[in-house]
Parts: sequence; structure tokens; C-alpha cells
Amino acid sequence: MPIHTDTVRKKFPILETEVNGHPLIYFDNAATTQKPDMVMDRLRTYYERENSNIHRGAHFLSQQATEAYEAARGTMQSFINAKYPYEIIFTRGATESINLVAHSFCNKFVKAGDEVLISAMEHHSNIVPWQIACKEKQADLKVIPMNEKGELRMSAFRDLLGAKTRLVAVTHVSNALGTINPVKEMIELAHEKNIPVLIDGAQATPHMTVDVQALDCDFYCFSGHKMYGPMGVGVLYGKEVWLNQMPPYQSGGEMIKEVSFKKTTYNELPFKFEAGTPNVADVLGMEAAIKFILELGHTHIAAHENDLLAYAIEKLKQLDNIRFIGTAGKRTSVVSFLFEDIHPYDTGIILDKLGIAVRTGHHCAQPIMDFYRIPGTIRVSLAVYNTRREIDLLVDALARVREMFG
Ligand code: C6P
Repeated sequence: MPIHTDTVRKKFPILETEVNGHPLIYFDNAATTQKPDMVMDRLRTYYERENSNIHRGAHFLSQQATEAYEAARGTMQSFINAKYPYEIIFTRGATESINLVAHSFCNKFVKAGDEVLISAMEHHSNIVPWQIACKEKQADLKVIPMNEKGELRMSAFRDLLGAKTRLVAVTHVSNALGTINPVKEMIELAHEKNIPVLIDGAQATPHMTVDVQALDCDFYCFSGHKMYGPMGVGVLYGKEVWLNQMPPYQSGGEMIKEVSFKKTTYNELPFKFEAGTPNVADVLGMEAAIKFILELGHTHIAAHENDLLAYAIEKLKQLDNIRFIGTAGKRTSVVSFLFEDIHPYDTGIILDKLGIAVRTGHHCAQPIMDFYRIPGTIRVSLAVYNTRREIDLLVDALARVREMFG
């Protein structure tokens, strides 16, 4: 069914908030989405009736919680169509997932003089872990360049894939530009040279269906909180063949088979990568968020958000001195811009006074801002509960900003 925003919005009590005497308009969804009732209810039910440590106790609550946690792993598996449930590793989010691979994969497979390839439009979470890992291994970090529209230069990418490349790590959707990268084609090109590929899907899973087997990516990661779920929980998908060869990332309980003071043997997948007591409640909350998305349907969500995006761009174009940052042919849910003569931060402050939440600044993607030689942008990022009316109010507010600054 097409999205009926009045019905959807009723599930998000926070959207009734007033900010500075104005109804909240929440356009900071790429930072984190708001949470529907069913996610909050799931957290409450878990702590009220099911709370227990898992994989440890023989008692009723522990068994029940273990079953729920492992069933949630199955939900994640089918959400991204992974082949096996044990290819799903629960993490704190996209950042931790990337750190896990950067640490563990590079430990095993990268040596001095090798290369890791990332792109010019990565979030800091998909830059810094590789910088650290490459420094440790005396390897080189190479960058796929992009054009003025904010699209990756595919011919340069082809040229960069070489005998020394050990891994490609690239974002599916840019958080600052909204660009959807041609990841399937990139994976094919890398695989022609037997190079594995990690896809940062933090900004993709809320907006589009992801099929890791169809993509044939080697690693894929996402965060629960950007897709209507709780904070502090996320997923790393990894192909069995890689995960089995990689050493543990963190160590302690759960990730071991047997421990003596002389020697420790490691647990099987996925537990080898899930040291310590896991975040059971938030995993279950993320499962509820996935059910929320699947009930609405990615097709309907995308249709709604694409309509809003096109509408927003058309309306914003009418404002004087506006410069769009990121005009790729394929994009989703994000419009980034600034007034040439007004600092984005000043614009953000005024919007906030009018109850409108946007993100201003570099969006944890400073190299993109350096590329465009700008201090930052105003980023409007959309979710399923946003409306055309909210965009009209945003454009009115921006017109007021223009008036104030002349
Ligand atoms: N981007 C934004 O406002 P975490 O923080 O681990 O959930 O996600 C990190 C991350 C990784 N990759 C991409 C493409 C991202 O957009 C993010 C988070 C937020 O754009 C917060 S900085």
C-alpha cells in the first residue's frame, strides 16, 4: 500500500513535540531516525518479561532470550538475504563493523606495500579505521576520486584496482551527498581481480532493498538507529569464507571454545566475533524496526521518499544564491546545500528557532567538504514520516533566512 503519512506518523510520538513554539519538523534522519511504537514496545517487553543473559544459562528465561536473539539473527539474514545466519555478526553499528573488518582482515591479509582502496565520499567511519590499519601494516590507502556531481570516477576506479589491492571499502549511499554508488558493478570489477569488497550500507538499508548475495559483496554493514531501530546496535555481514579465516576482533567470554592458562581455542561463527554479553534488547528492537520497514515495504518507502526528494529539490531551486552539493544522477533521501553568502551554521540556528531540525556542518565527511571547498552544508535528510507540507514550511523558513541576511 502507498504510504499514508498520517497513519505512519501516529506511530512516532516524538513527532508531536513542539520546538520553540513550533511543531517539530524532523529532517535529520540520516543522523538517526525516530523510533516507532513497536520498537519501544519491544524494548519494554524484553526488559519487563524476558530479560536474561543468553547462551549461558539452562534456565527458562535464558533459553527464551537466547531463542529470541537467534531468531532476530534469522530476521537480519533474510532482511539482506545472507546465505547463512552465522554470516550475521551483531555489532554496535556500522562504525564497529568497519573497525572489526579493518582490524581483523588487515591483520590477516594485508602486509607492507599492499593497498586498501576507499572512495572520496566516505564517512569518517570508513576512512579512519583503514588509515589506522594501513599505518600499522605499512600499507597504502588509495582513494577513488569523484566528479563535481558527486559521482565516483569509474575509469579511475578500474585503474586503481591493481595487483597490490587487498580490499575495496566503499559506501553504498553517501550520507552527505545522497549519491547511490554503482556498487554491484564495482564489486564485479574488483572480483575480476579477486579483490574482496566491503560495502558501508549505513545510509542504504533504510531506503532500499539490499540483497548481499545478488550484490556478491564480501562484507556489508549497517546500523539499527538509522532505520527506525535503537542506537548502539548494528550488523556486520561477512561471507563465511572470509570470517572463518579472520582472527577475533575482541576477546573475552562468548567468543571462546576452551580456555586454559596455556591456550585458548575460539568459538565458531558468529560467536567468534561477539565477545561479551551482547546487546540483546536492542537486537530485538532492531528486529522490530525491520518488521516496521517490511510491513510498509521498501518499494513504497522509496516511492514516498523519492517523491519528497524531487519536490524538495524543485522548491529549493527557487531560492536565491542556493548552491546544491551533490547532484548525482542516482541519489536518495538526502539534499545538501548552502547559501553562497551565509554560513550553514547560521542557517541551521535559525531553522532550529523555527522548529526545523536539519544537520549543518561536514557530516563526518570532511574530505567531501574539502573537495567542494566549503565549510559545510545544510543537509535535509528524509524518512518515511516526512511530508510535502513540511518541505513547504522548510522553504518558507529558508526564505526568511534569506530576507534576514539580505
Ligand atoms: N552518519 C550522519 O549524520 P554509526 O555512527 O556507526 O551508526 O554510523 C556511522 C556511519 C557510517 N557510514 C555512513 C555512510 C554514515 O552515514 C554513518 C553515520 C551519521 O550522517 C552520523 S555522523
